[in-house]
Amino acid sequence: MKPDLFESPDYYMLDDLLSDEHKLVRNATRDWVKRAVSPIIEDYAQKAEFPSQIINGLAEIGAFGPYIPSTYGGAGLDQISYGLLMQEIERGDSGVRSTASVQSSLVMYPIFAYGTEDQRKKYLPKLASGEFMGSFGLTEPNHGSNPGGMETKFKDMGDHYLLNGAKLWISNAPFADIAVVWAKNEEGRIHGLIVERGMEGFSTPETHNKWSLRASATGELIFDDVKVPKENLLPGKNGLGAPLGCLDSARYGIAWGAIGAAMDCYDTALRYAKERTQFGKPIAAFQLQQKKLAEMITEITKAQLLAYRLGQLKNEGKATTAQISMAKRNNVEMALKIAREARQILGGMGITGEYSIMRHMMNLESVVTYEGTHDIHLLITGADITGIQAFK
Ligand code: TGC
Ligand code: FAD
Repeated sequence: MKPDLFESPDYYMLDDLLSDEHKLVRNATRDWVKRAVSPIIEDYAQKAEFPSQIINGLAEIGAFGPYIPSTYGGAGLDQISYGLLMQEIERGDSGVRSTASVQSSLVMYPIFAYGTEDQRKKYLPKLASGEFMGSFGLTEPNHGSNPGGMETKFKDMGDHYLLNGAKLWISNAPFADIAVVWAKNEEGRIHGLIVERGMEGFSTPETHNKWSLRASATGELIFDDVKVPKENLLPGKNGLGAPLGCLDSARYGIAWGAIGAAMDCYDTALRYAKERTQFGKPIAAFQLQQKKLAEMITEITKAQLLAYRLGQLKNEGKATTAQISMAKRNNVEMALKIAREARQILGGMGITGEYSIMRHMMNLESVVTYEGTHDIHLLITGADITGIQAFK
């Protein structure tokens, strides 16, 4: 892969809106990605392997629990710093951002928000330092967009719960030490349970043959009469709103992350267009290529403004689920379109692993599907503005 020459586009001088802390977090993450992710990521994506050596680095830059209070090992940062971290990590690779998103928003967040003080003390510092890695089990073979129909269930056996069922498409599952699993009790009410690797009847087979997010490990969570201690139930919230509440936080991070992937594709295509000569001129001199590049920077700038304003609303505790859906949907689609256009600017070279664009493009095909598909987010906006749900 070519050396990482990334220069961040900032057409509307958004840097002026960032605090010193935001810039510090953003620059430290950018430097780390250049040093630790860019040189190795293509190889790991090609061999479909998660680069586990980056776990310590992710912990050191504060990517595990950026907004979790420092009392529990988190970085205690605000939501804009969290967004910038996700942007810079996904600039390197969406799969690496997935690992950080799942750990922070889908494992640490529910333990922090719905867990007991004992659960917080037991798990959060280890998750923040990367000593423990986590996964989040919501999706099932028969229930993806419709998690409320889940079949995984647990029974109260007096001194423990007995868990049965299966989860599919679970990021980090093959290597995670713990899983936050959503299952129904005997009354059909959804609860979160912390399941630990090594519990009898719990297995995590890896999902192979992915053309997307190849540097992220994906797998199943299978529960065959797993005895879960009663103290592993998250008591603070139940019902479908509990897992969906975690998704709000992860979807917000993705709205920023997608900008990172788009910026990398744009920056690569711009540099290539200025260097590559055809018909005696750099291809950047042709109007058709300028149209592509001009539209890219316009869309990136709009996405940056959307994410920044959403970050302000999040910091004030005012961001709604529907506002988050709009940003996730818009920014991921924007990134996917830019990746496809950028790939064309590189001609044949665009399909090789010499450049990051094709990897971003294939990764974004997962990002547009997970954490709520493109269609589901449109329906969330539709329901919000009309007051009428069109899901069912
Ligand atoms: P619905 O009747 O609308 O809602 C059920 C209850 O949940 C509440 N609620 C929320 N609460 C908090 N946050 C949210 N985002 C919420 N959305 C809904 C709602 O108020 C209601 O509460 P209550 O008290 O009235 O019971 O539920 P529905 O069954 O009609 O479904 C709605 C729908 C389709 C929007 C929802 O199910 C959905 O979002 N589906 C998409 C599923 C999804 O996003 N799965 C993601 C799995 S995790 C993942 O992909 C990780 S990828 C790895 C990575 O991040 O990198
Ligand atoms: P389906 O729900 O079967 O949808 C198929 C198609 O039908 C989609 O186009 C969808 O938009 C459309 N559709 C569905 N319902 C409607 C409707 N009401 N109206 C109109 N169209 C509709 N899940 C986890 O729990 N944890 C994870 O860590 C995790 N990681 C993932 C990692 C990867 C790489 C991938 C690909 C997925 C991951 N997921 C995870 C699962 C992900 O959240 C689901 O794939 C996603 O929610 C969609 O579910 P599905 O794949 O079953 O598609």
